[in-house]
Amino acid sequence: MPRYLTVAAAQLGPVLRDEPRESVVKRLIALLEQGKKAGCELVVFPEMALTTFFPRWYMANKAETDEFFERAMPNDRTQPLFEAAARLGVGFYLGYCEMFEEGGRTRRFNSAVLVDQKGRIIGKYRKVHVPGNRVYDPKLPYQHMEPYYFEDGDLGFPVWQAFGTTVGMAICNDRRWPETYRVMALKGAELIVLGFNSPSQLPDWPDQNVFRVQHHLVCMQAAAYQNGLWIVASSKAGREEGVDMMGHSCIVAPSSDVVAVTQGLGDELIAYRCDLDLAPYYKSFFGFEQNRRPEHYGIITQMQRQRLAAQ
Ligand code: ING
Repeated sequence: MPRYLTVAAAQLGPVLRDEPRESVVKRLIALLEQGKKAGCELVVFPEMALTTFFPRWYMANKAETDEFFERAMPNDRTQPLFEAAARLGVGFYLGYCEMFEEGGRTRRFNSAVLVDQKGRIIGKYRKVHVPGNRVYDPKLPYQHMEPYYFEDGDLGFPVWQAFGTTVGMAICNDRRWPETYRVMALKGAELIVLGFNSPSQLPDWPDQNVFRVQHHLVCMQAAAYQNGLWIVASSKAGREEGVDMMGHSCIVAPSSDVVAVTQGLGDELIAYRCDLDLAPYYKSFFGFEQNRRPEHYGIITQMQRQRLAAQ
């Protein structure tokens, strides 16, 4: 019996610093309704979908960023989105900034939740690869200070049985790391959903800027093929607080084909009816169980990152 899942990337245009959560949630619900009309069972929203991408700024007093964090999920401001999911029978992935108190200290993560078609949270993921600078660099026209604001994700790369398949989550920079996909594929994932906020220009890597779209796509196309995965990537795009953010939200097949891609830089939904059986088909081409040679791969898990002194 063939297995199909109709899924969408729901791209958001800019979210400005002073846009109220209620207004953003209305935009998300409008996209969820578009997804319903397109026959979707699952809609993927961007990373940090509820707020502007504040790590582009340096704030000496981190408490100034508290306004961008959610202390619970759902909460009063996001509950309408969860209710809409149940009303429409459409699940979603939502990237957001997670904050909570634990053991007398404040924890801050760049997180995402996977929500089912009844509006219930299936799972949570915390961004493992947190890129950018811990220290303010006044020479740059804008910052990328995620490591200053967020801890490294501490939940690993879990996968969940949901939507008739096995689903894993990732966030933005995670999509550039082959380990992200391999770990989840070895756990049986057939679908990876991820949100991203990627500046069109990286001020501290200017030579790469002409390759931004190519680098964005090639990571996911290679991973989809090498791991037998459907990948859905959804952007926060457009000129957001003076910084141009990439669009190119897309859906990538296990063949590595980009089967759908957004054309604009605003709120835009792209949907695709995925043949889930392409995932096991491409996995069988590689034959992970019989053909991988982990006895030669040890260095991948042995080299430890030099732990930078906590700022
Ligand atoms: N990182 C962005 C990404 O596209 C980036 C941009 C890359 C920032 C490398 C710093 C270093 O991966 C996010 N938002 O994770």
